Order: sequence, then C-alpha cells, then structure tokens
Amino acid sequence: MRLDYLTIFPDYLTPLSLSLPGKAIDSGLLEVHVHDVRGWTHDRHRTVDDTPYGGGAGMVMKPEPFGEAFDELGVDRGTAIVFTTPSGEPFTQALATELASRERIVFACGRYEGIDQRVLDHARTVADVREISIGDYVLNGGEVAALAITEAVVRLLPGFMGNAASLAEESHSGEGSGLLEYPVYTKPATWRGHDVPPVLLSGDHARIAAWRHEQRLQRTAERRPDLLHVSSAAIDWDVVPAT
Ligand code: 6GU
Repeated sequence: MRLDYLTIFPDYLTPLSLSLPGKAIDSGLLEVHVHDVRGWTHDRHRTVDDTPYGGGAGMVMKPEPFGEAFDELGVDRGTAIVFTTPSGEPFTQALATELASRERIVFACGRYEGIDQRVLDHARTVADVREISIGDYVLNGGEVAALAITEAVVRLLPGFMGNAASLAEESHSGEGSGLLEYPVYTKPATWRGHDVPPVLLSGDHARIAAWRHEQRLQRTAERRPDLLHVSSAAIDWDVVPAT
C-alpha cells in the first residue's frame, strides 16, 4: 500500500516513521510519502490560504496547490483521496476495513476553515473521494486525524500484525462485534489489595466465556448505550403505528 500526505505541517506526520507504521515501512508492506503543500505554491510567500468569498471568519485553503499536487502524484480511479474534516462521515472500523483494501490512499489534511470546495469537486472527477471525521470534536487540523486513520488501516494489512487472532476479538470488530472488550488481567493474582476476579482462575472455560460476555454487555451499556440500540435503518417505519 502506498500512502501520501498533503499537509502544510509535515513535521506533524513524523510519528509515521515510528511505532506501528514504521515497522510496516521497514518490512516493505508500506510506502509513505509526506508532502508540504507549500511546495506547490509559486509566490514569494508560498501562500496556501486566502479570505473566504462571501465573508466570514478565518481563512480558506486555496485550490491551486492541491490541484497541482494531485496532478503530480498521478492519482487515478483506484486511489482513495481522504479529506480529513470535522464535517466528514464518521470514521469507523468498517471504513478502516474498506480503506485497507486500497492500493493507494492520498490524505489531504485541511487547516484553517477548510479547503476550497472545488478541490473536492475536482478530486471526485479523478479519484474516489472520502471526507472523514474522527469524532465529534474540533482539532486544529486534519493531520492528527490522518495519523489515527492510518494506524487503524495499516494494522489491518495482511502480514502487519503478528497475531491475526487478536484482530478478531477486539472491540468494534470480529465476533460479538458491536460490543466493547471485556477487562483483562495478568499476574500477580493480587496486587495492591486488588484481586483478579476468581472466575478467571477457575479453569472453567465456559464460565469464563460467560463472565466475559457479561462484562462486555455491562461495559457497553454503561459507556456506549448507542451500540446496543437497533439502528433507525433497521426499523420498518412503515409498520410503526403513529402515536
Ligand atoms: Cl478529520 N479534522 C479536524 N480538524 N477536526 C476534527 C476531525 C478532523 N475529526 C474530528 N475533529
């Protein structure tokens, strides 16, 4: 998989050469290119933003540098261009899985009040565009979001994780999906007055599985009740009586 990042803060993306993606790069599984969008400006001040048409606060990222970047990078219909923006669709494990099947992803990291809409309109004519948000809060720019998306995607690549089983069991994926993970413990059995739940020491695998399932339900109910409720889309609203 080849990953390109368009940003005005390339240093923000240096963690890519560390940690998990770093190993994937060393193993040849990943090719990573970070680009300074200012490299595609032509004025003395390397201007990447301007005031918004119609007025309003803040600055908007100019279209030309992004257009030239897409031209030079040679994006095509098989490429996903990901625009990180708080106005995007929510990032989920399902979306991570979809992106993990791509040969190539270009991340366009917005700053200021966003990127000129025509960059997105143009990008849709040359590649597969996704606008993605990593949550309902506002960051200063899309770089940290691009890092989060990258880590979620890259760890799904075949041959990346040492242990495929640990992928299947965890929160938001695999069997029992939609539930949060159960709490985990390791030795010692007692630590600072806190005991490991005795069931985990019982050797009774059926009881352990039942206890873990119960813990997952309880945690999910407390922390993420939205994950337990059937989605509105799953309800046949035509047969729901009006009240
Ligand atoms: Cl993708 N970008 C910014 N700037 N803020 C965010 C975000 C993205 N996702 C959540 N907040």
